[in-house]
Amino acid sequence: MTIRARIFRSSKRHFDCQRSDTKELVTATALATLLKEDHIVVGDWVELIPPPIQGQEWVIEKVLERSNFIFRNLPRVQKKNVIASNVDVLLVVTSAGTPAYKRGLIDRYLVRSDYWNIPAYVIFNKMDLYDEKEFDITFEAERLKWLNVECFEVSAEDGNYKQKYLSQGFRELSDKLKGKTAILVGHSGVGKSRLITELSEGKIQLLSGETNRANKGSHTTTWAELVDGEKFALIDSPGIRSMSLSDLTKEELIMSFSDIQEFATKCKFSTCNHEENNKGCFFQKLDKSKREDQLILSRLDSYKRVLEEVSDIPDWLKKPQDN
Ligand SMILES: Nc1nc2c(ncn2[C@@H]2O[C@H](COP(=O)(O)OP(=O)(O)O)[C@@H](O)[C@H]2O)c(=O)[nH]1
Ligand SMILES: [Mg+2]
Ligand SMILES: [Zn+2]
Repeated sequence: MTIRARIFRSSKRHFDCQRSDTKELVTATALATLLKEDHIVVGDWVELIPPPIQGQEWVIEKVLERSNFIFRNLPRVQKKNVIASNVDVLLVVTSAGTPAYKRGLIDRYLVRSDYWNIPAYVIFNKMDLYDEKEFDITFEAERLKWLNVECFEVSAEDGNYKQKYLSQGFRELSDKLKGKTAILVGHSGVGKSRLITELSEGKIQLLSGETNRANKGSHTTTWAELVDGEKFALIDSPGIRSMSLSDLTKEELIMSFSDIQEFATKCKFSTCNHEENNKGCFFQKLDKSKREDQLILSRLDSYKRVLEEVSDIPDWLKKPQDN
């Protein structure tokens, strides 16, 4: 008889799994055939064979089919590195203090969220440090609303922080996560680990900074850890310095910028690249002093930046319809 469990943590050979029946954490090894790269990741549901004699090891016999998985694109080695699986929501964590807020990164994660088919929430963290001169959170929130993405205003450091600018804060976030598995993504230092501690009401303590952890496991490329709060399961992921989208084709990219795609149909020429001197370009006629037009232009800007990246794919790697 096997026992169902979920992977909480992994190193090269050993996996911490939570039994579904007793919720107890056990350490297991895996059948050799399952030890290949990316075969077992945090978030996976597995079947465990109990130790035949007490004191011997639990063994992972089978990995159940994943409902989804998220990965890092490693363009230099042309590889995708799976980080976690079976995720319900992507929490894109940004900082309103240091490190500085980066809109571009949010748009990149939204492309991924689309591609992975996992909804995203944007978290404005470190709001205790927010300075209106640095960026306009109201504009950012309007922009996200327009994209149908929910956002939350929090401070992971200050439990008493009450939201001032957005309709949703810490409590709303905590409520929305009930029963879900969420993965926190964002730059290093934005407060992902701290936010997990706060969401678990202090029951879960994670180390700040990745270095301590990275040295501990034998996995050098990445680590992610699933922690089980009473109400939700959260996956802490390492800070990703750059979110490369170079594995996407232009077609895939424009699909994730469906707003831009729709506006582009209003350009006079279907080949329009929306640059300044293009005659009949819809975007060039927009009024930069209008809020809504600013939103559209900010999206066009994000789109163009990522497009530069995907255009670099060598022809032989592109899908046939690209040419
Ligand atoms: N002022 C302030 N500091 C925070 C907040 N959230 C996290 N920090 C601090 O920012 C640093 C980085 O946090 P950490 O959780 O390790 O970020 P991670 O790299 O995204 O996991 C730590 O020193 C935290 O104490 C916040 O809301 N306000
Ligand atoms: Mg961290
Ligand atoms: Zn145009």
